[in-house]
Amino acid sequence: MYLEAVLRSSAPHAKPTGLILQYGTAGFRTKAEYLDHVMYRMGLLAVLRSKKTKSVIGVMVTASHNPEEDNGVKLVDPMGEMLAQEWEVYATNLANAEEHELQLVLTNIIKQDSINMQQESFVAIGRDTRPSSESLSCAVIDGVTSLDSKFHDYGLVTTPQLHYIICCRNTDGGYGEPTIEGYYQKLSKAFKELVQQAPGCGGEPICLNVDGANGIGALKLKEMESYLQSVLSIQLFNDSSKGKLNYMCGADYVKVQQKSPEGLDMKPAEPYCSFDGDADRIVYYYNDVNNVFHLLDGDKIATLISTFIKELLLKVNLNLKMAVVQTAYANGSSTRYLEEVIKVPVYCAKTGVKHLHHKAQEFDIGVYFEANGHGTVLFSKKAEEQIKQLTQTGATEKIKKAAEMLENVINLINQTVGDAISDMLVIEAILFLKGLTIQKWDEIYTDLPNRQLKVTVADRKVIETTDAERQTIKPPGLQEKIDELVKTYSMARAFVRPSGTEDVVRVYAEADTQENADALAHKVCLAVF
Ligand code: 16G
Ligand code: ZN
Repeated sequence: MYLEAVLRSSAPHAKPTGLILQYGTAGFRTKAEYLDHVMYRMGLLAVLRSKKTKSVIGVMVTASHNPEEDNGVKLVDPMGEMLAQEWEVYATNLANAEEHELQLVLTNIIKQDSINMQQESFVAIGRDTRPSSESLSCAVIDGVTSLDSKFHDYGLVTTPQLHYIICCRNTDGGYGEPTIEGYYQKLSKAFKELVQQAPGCGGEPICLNVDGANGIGALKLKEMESYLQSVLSIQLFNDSSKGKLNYMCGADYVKVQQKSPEGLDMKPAEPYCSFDGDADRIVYYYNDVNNVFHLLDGDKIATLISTFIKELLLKVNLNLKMAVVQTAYANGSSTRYLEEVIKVPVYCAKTGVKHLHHKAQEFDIGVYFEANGHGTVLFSKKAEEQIKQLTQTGATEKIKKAAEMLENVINLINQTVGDAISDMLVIEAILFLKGLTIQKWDEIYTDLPNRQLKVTVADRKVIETTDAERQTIKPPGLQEKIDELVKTYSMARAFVRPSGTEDVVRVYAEADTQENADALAHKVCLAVF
């Protein structure tokens, strides 16, 4: 009989007949006007998932770095991770059911997963600053309440803040206080303690310029500023008061265009960073004294963080297995540097946070970053316990101090998902502790020139890849053509993959010079047609 209530409350959120959408790499994403029914139904699915896992489930309304007119939704699983892959199919089926099929599709999910509908459920909802997000999150709430579930609307939050809250709620506060205030307190405490361990601490605050992409990250950073006072001084640009979300700014714009965002007047040698539209990605950059732009992307961030952690591990003499996980987009120089200089094993995963996260969980310490700036560090229980132990019983002061630094890194990093605010604080602390300027950090290794392009084809699914998207297996002959092209350039590499978020095929190429990387990327595009 509860399903009758569902059908009644579904009417105002009716699905446009014939509209088909997919739960993609990061949930559903399309123009906001097509999403009302999807939101309502993801409210329903979150309740089922909550009953199934006997945990709090999150629903985040955002389309991240996509244009302001778009929106999207993704579910957050109990430990703050992405929705389990088996349930992505349920999400797609539910979103695509015509009104008269809704009851059947719901019943099938309940049967197939033996969901006890008497089980209590709780859904936590968050949204970004898009104009469409408020009414879309109301549609989620309508879905949740039509199945008589409890919920809490956290309102405007960054994606990683919602992931953090879900993890806190499901670990009885073990990960921290399940509030935004708790998030600020946890991160600012760890950041201050870390910075205070630097020899020259106590002087002027660290200065940083932040491009907030006119989004939620800017809003939340303003809220957090008072917690960081006297230690970190932030000059905020694109802070959402006037500008359009992600328009000519934000992490994705800077990474793809390889140039500075609009809305800030860059001063030579000063450090800048950009968040994306839901603040789960960050990239750094600066102009040198000749006004040449330099980008420090996810690969540079992964290198900085892994070097720092590796050095501390050597000091505490713990035998913990550490690895770095990247994607095919990782610059060849970064992979070489990590493997040959830092001597950490590097693994390549498919694009999309869930794939990297999953791989990183195999190690005691798994550092993962996509080149686009999404990443974090995962510490196993064993690693956390051994480090904690040493902060209390470390044989020497030096060991204790290094263990305390590691413990602060553990508390500062958002282990549930990549988090622009948390990553920014980790990076700033490391730079401060190591006495590095952004230029010095940049000089650790030199990126190979590279180019990303996209090609629109009739059906992007004709391209199938293997080897973590580095090789194509379909259509026949394409990989051979790419291999031939790559051979004609020095230090070259190229691959193509169907996008998981847009109806395009993406092309990536790198080579010894920018001209060669551009030329190779163009030729590979032509081979895709
Ligand atoms: C999504 C992914 C991001 C990935 C991007 C690739 C999450 C939370 N986000 O934004 O990690 O890099 O898609 O997009 O998983 P593409 O498939 O269109 O290249
Ligand atoms: Zn994002």
